[in-house]
Amino acid sequence: MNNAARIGVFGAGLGLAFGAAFGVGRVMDPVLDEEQRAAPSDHGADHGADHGAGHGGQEEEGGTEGGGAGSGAGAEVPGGLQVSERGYTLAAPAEALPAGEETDFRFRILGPDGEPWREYRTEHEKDLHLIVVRRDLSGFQHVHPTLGEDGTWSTPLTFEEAGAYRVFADFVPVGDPGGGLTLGADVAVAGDYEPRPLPEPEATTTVDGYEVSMDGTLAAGGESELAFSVARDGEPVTDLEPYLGADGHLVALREGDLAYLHVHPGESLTFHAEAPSAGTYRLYLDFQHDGTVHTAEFTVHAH
Ligand SMILES: [Cu+2]
Repeated sequence: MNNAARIGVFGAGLGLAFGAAFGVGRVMDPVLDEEQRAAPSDHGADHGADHGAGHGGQEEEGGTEGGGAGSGAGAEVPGGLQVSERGYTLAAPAEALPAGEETDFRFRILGPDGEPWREYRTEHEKDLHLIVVRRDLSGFQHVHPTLGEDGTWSTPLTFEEAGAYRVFADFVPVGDPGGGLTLGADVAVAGDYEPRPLPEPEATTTVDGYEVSMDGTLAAGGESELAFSVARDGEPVTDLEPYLGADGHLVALREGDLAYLHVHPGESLTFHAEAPSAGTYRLYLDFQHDGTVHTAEFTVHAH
């Protein structure tokens, strides 16, 4: 099969996986389509561009470029939109979870053979990063679950308010040439859902007594440099503590579908973010000071 035909088939496969994810709803069973089952590593090898926007950034750069114009739609798909990708599936809780109380949140990553995947490459000091956010982009959390011997990840988690949440698992499977992946799944938290409007864009926000400012603009369809600074009581905070091996950690999500942007850190509190399209994005900057991690949030329009 030539490349164009293969990509066409793969594209159809993506649609299938997508449809199944929505159609079947929240089930623990793997939602693997036949093509991914048949040739999980094939894609990674031939089309390095078919990867998620994960923490495993570095080698993905080459993959994207190597794919070039001939890679088709696969190269354009941001991470986090699929429950199953490249043969790996995020199996999240099917039952509704309670609001406002701590739960033992458990999930699995199923590998290409359908069994719980256990081999993860440490990225940003962790084997897997779990991002949790409500569908209205409120309630953001970034946690690091523990992998059990049976391949189940678990972490205590409190969903403060009811609603539909998106959980993102960001990881690098060992031995997969495709690099990092970000899988996304919906999780229901029972109760009355009162969606919040997204806050307007502001260059400065306040969190836990820290004033955090953002410098830079988010360009649609390219890579943008965003620089952040932190102050308290009007004075720059110069003794931020390392968090996940850097001065801070940035997650960016697109409003409308919660596409998970590819972000990689630069010097200090500077990041390079790739906005796949024009639109509105919510940025979540994690930084650590005095032993506590804080999250500053920004709304940004990309043009
Ligand atoms: Cu993390």
